[in-house]
Amino acid sequence: MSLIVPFSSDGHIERASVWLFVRVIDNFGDAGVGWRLATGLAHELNLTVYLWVDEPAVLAQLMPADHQQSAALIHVLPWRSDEEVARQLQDLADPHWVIETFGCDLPAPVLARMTRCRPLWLNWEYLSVEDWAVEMHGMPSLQPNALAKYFWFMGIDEKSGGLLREPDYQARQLAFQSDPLQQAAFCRQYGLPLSHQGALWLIFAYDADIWPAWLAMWQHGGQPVTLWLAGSQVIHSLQRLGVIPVTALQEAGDQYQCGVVTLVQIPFVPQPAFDQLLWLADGAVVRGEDSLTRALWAGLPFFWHIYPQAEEAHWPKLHAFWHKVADQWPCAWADDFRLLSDDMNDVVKLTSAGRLAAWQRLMQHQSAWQQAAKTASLTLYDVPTAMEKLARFQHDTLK
Ligand code: TRH
Repeated sequence: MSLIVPFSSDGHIERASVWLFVRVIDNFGDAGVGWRLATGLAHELNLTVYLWVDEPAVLAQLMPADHQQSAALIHVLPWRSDEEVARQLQDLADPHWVIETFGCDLPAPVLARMTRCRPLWLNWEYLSVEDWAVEMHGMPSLQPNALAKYFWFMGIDEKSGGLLREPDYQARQLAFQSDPLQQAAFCRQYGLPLSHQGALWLIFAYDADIWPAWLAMWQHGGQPVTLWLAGSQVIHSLQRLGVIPVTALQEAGDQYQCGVVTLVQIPFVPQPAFDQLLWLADGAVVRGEDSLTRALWAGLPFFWHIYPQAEEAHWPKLHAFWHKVADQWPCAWADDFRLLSDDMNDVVKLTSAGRLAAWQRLMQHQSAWQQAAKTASLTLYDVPTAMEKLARFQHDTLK
C-alpha cells in the first residue's frame, strides 16, 4: 500500500506514528473497533501505533494472547488524566496522525502538541450506511487550534470510509472452513462443544424483552437448533423474564435444553477467534458495529440486533443498512426476513403465530438466503477497505 513515508533529518526512513484514542462508553465495541483499527494501522499501513484507552481491562479481554508480537508496533497506554498523558508524551516523537474514535475529545496536552506539530487529525465515527454519513465522510471541520479535523465514516458505499478487513481474511476463512481438524482444535481450545443438534446459530445480542418470543419461535420451528450464546446479555434476558432458571447457563460450557433448542453459554474469545465462531455457524445474530461487520465478511445469514438509541434513531440506520445490503433479495423470502428483523428490533410487534410463520417461510428458502448472504459479502470486496482508503486519503490530503 502506498504511504507517504517521512524522512528523518539524517536521511533515514522513519516509521510514521499514529496516536489513537479510545474511550469505552459501554460494551465491547469502542475497544473492539479501536483494537481492530490499531492492528490495521500497524500491520497494513506500517505505522507505529500509540493506543490510549481509558479502560484497558476491557481492551485486554479481546486482545489476542499473542499480541506481544504486535507489542513493538502497538503500544497500549492508559488514559487516566491530563497530567499522566502529558508525562507519557514527553517520551514520544511527534505523531504524523492523530485519530480520536467516536468523538472522544482529546486530552489537552495532546491538543497543545498538535497545535505545534500539525498532524493529520481524524475523528473515526460510528459505522452507518445512511446517506448523510456517506456525504459527511472525509469532510473537514476547522477546530479552534486552526487544524482541520476530518470525519471518517466507515461504510459500504464507494464514497464511504470503507470497512476494516485484513488482507488475508478470505484465505484464513477458506482454510478454516475446509479443515475439520482446525475446527476441532479451535473448539477444544475454547471449550466449545464438538458437535451440536440441528442448525448452529451464534447469538451475540443485547438484553431485550424479545428473546423469550424468539426462543419460542425456534422451539416451534420444527427443526432442532443449537444457540451458541456469546456475551451475557441474552442469557440475562431469558433469566430476567423467567424463561430459564437463574441457575442455568452460569458458566461458559453450560448447556440448557428447551425442547428442540439447545442453549449453550460460550466463552468470551479473543477478537480474531470471533471470526472463527462465525465461520462455524449456520446463522448469526450480531450487534453493535464490529460484530456486524464481521458477520458481513463471513457471508452467512444473519440478523442485526442494532444498538438502541434515544427516540428510535437506530431504526432508520437499521433500515438503511438492509436497504443497501439486501435490496436485490427476492421478496418471496426477503419480506419475511425484513419482518423478523423489524420484530427483533422492536420496530413491529408480530404475534407468535405471525413470527413463527415468517420464520418457517424463511427457512424454506434457507439456501437462497445463504447464497444471497455470500453474494452480499463478495460484492463488498469491490469497495476498497478502510485501510486502503486511508492510505489514499493521506496521499491526497498531504499532496
Ligand atoms: O459490544 P458492542 O455492543 O459494542 C458497541 C458499544 O456498545 C458501543 O458503545 C456502541 O456504540 C456500539 O456497539 C454501536 O458490539 P460490537 O461493536 O459488535 O463490538 C463487540 C466486539 O467484541 C467486537 O470487536 C467483537 C468482540 N468480541 C470478542 O472479541 N470476543 C467475543 O467473544 C465476542 C462475543 C465479541
